[in-house]
Amino acid sequence: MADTLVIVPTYNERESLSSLVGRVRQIVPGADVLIVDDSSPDGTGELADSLAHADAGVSVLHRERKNGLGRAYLAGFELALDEGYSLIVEIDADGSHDPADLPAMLALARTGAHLVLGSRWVEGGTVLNWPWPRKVISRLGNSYARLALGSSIRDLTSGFRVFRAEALRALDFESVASQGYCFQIELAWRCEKAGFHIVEHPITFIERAVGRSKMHAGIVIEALARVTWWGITRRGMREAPREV
Ligand SMILES: Nc1nc2c(ncn2[C@@H]2O[C@H](COP(=O)(O)OP(=O)(O)O)[C@@H](O)[C@H]2O)c(=O)[nH]1
Ligand SMILES: [Mg+2]
Repeated sequence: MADTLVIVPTYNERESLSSLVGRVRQIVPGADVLIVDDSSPDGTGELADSLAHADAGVSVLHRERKNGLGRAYLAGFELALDEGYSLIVEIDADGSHDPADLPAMLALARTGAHLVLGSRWVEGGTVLNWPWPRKVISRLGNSYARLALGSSIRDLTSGFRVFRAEALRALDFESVASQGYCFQIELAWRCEKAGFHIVEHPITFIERAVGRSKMHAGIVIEALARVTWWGITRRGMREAPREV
């Protein structure tokens, strides 16, 4: 059995899903792929089924309704841990993350990192084709979250990452509060607080060429509100120390 599971969350990604899955399978043929689709009205779920039908390394988790990125990933993580994968990857379906970065990121996870972040905001990382307001939101949001949470991670919101299973296993999924993209901040910060070794690997993020972003004001507001609250209460909510 493969030891790596690449989880691809989808909502209306019919135009980009096949090529993303194809590239992942080509670049890391030893890794399985799990598509987590929230009943996309554009037929992404059916397309995912046909990809799984054609390739034993691909499977699909269908969820009943659009329930946020965080919930989709948690469902995928539970499945990954149940099935005994030791490395679990997050990657967007829209082509913004280049699977060519995966071999290097997986190697970092195999050689000691519990969490490898594909990072836009470290030396050597960048974003292409984002309108300036989106760049400002990401940069300001990351700076604010770093300050509020006392974090030293530069790209807390990155959606391109590799977790070692032991790091995910140590997190209590039931208590993960975030629904939307704030989930990424929450998980990275919890790993950091728990003392896991986190490495940021520079990536070039390329804004999608097809389909539409699911980013909306509610996602930013959720992140702002939660990060502010965590920042205020953080002294009282330390993670239980990890047994080494
Ligand atoms: N299953 C699922 N996937 C989602 C949801 N929201 C976003 N995604 C997926 O998460 C990834 C990132 O979303 P995207 O819209 O590209 O966000 P952006 O890159 O921040 O503009 C894509 O693969 C989306 O299809 C959701 O509610 N459920
Ligand atoms: Mg995107």
